[in-house]
Amino acid sequence: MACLLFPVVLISTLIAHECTASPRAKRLIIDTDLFSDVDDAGALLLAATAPTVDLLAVNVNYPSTYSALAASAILAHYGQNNLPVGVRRPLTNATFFDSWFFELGEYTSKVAYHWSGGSLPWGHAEDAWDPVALYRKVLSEAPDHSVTIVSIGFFDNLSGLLNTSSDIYSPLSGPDLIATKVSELVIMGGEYPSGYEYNFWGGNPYLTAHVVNSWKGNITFSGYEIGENVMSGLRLINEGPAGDPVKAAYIYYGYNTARPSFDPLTVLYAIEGLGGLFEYGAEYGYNHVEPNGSNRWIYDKGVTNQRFLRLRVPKDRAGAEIDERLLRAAYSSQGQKSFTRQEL
Ligand SMILES: *[C@@H]1O[C@H](CO)[C@@H](O)[C@H](O)[C@H]1NC(C)=O
Ligand SMILES: *[C@@H]1O[C@H](CO)[C@@H](O)[C@H](O)[C@H]1NC(C)=O
Ligand SMILES: *[C@@H]1O[C@H](CO)[C@@H](O)[C@H](O)[C@H]1NC(C)=O
Ligand SMILES: *[C@@H]1O[C@H](CO)[C@@H](O)[C@H](O)[C@H]1NC(C)=O
Ligand SMILES: CC(=O)N[C@H]1CO[C@H](CO)[C@@H](O)[C@@H]1O
Repeated sequence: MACLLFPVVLISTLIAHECTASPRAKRLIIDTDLFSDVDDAGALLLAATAPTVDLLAVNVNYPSTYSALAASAILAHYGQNNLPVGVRRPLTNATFFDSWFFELGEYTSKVAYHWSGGSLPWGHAEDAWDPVALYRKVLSEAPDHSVTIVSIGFFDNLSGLLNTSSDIYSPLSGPDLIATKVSELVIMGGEYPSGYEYNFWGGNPYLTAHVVNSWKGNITFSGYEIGENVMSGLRLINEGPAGDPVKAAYIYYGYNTARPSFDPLTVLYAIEGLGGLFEYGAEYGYNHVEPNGSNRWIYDKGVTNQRFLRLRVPKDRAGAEIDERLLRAAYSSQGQKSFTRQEL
């Protein structure tokens, strides 16, 4: 899929290289609460355009029609026209309203309408996949130990997946399917070594505890304390391509201000590993989540399949890196830009 992302003029020089690279591409499934923060949109931009990523599916864990439609619109704009999108039911037409600070704007309905496209065009949210069925289908079709799941929101769909048994997609139970197909679960949520963070308590914290405390495979956590101070989005706003939906989302949401980078940082780790930006905060131990969503790291030397991330560069440098990545990603898809309703 990554092969299709290059502007036409570059195809002849790059396609051979990128397509031969694709068997080793990182297979990702993203589970996002694209709704009350805009950094999910930045994360989708990075995942949809990364040449080393084979994006398999996007599940939306906030049950708004506009969240599902906006995810589809964003993916389509960056060339992922047929990517399956799941959304948690029952759907509502909820839109975000910032009743805490009265300073942030709503973007999902506007992006969904003006950039309508992909597998869920405007008016078609009910056609979205059941997220649990989508997980099971995509995982069953993937090579063993090849899939990275990136959770940048709530845990309803992953809890649902853990609870599944044999079906038309696979004879395996949820936990066995995960053990066979998933190489790593990367989670934006919690605070390290301990804290009380929104992605863990803001949905159903009992389901957060279910997923984190019972997941058997590798998990890497990207905590609140990392993303909080890494600001990004301003370069995309100021220098990004005209007609870019994620640039518009950042403008609608933050009124021309930079935003914390929780989800773009997490997706960057999922794609590239530690790279130059990250290091592990502990070499052993595991995360424990309470039923109220608070979490703490248990330093148990006998457990080595869980990690949490730390930044290894100053926050400003990490922010500059995310800004550069967002900008480059937005321009990388210019060759096959789709038109907005306003432009048509
Ligand atoms: C959302 O709004 C659309 C159009 O106004 C309507 O057709 C649809 O039934 C609504 N969906 C829900 C879940 O309320
Ligand atoms: C999954 O099962 C657990 C019990 O093992 C239950 O508490 C949880 O609510 C279930 N998850 C979903 C999404 O229904
Ligand atoms: C967990 O990650 C390690 C590398 O850190 C890898 O060797 C192992 O295969 C992974 N486990 C699974 C179940 O994929
Ligand atoms: C959550 O529950 C834990 C364990 O009972 C408790 O220690 C902690 O204070 C609670 N946190 C909040 C924010 O309620
Ligand atoms: C379609 C759907 O909703 N699938 C799962 C996602 O999360 C809910 C919990 O809110 C589960 O009950 C569903 O199985």
